[in-house]
Amino acid sequence: MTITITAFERSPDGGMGLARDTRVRWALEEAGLRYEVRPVSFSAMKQPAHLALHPFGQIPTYEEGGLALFETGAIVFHIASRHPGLLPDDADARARAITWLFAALNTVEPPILELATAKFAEGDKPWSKERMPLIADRIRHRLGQLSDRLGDAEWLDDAFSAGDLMMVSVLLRLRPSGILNEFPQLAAYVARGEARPAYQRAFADQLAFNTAPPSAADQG
Ligand code: GTB
Repeated sequence: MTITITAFERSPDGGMGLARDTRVRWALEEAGLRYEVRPVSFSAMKQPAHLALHPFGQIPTYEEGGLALFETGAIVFHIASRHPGLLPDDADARARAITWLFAALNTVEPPILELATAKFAEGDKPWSKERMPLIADRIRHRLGQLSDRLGDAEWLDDAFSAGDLMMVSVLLRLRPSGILNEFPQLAAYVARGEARPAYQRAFADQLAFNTAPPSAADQG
């Protein structure tokens, strides 16, 4: 069955891999699945056809036969549940991997997103200069806790899992801020994730997608 995901027609990061289709591409590559990508413009995202797939008018979405999903956590979990490679067979280890998937999205990502919002959406507010260091310290607090738990281990719970895929994806968003490098064990953990062949393929594909010259059809 053909799998189709949506992605920004042109990601604002120019293909640095920070848009959330990258984590879905990565999961699909880890699972060895072929997929197609449908580009969506910012305006098309808010039109009824896309809103039928994604009630919040965002990317990525995931379609497979009659199934349509949104939310990267749900999409990665769906892929991991149905294909080998992203969740352990042992029931307890599987539950722990899912716990890390949730931890990445619910506990580690929120302050990281707050930093992006403070920078890009609130940067011109008079209180922004005072707020930024507070957010950065909240991120440092979480990263310190995560780094303590990871220690010198390769992955969060023995073998690489969907939990690591999501945690690495979330942490990658921090790289431009420089905060990640304050935590060498986490920086090395992220580098291990990026070195995986499946991540390399996902990154290369999204880069090619975001830097391809516009087709004749796009140029009208
Ligand atoms: N919780 C949802 C999920 O995990 O799927 C969040 C989805 C989401 O935030 N999608 C963003 C979107 O569609 C793209 S990824 N935004 C358009 C809109 O809301 O109108 C967020 C993102 C965008 C750009 C960069 N970048 O350029 O660095 C990084 C991350």
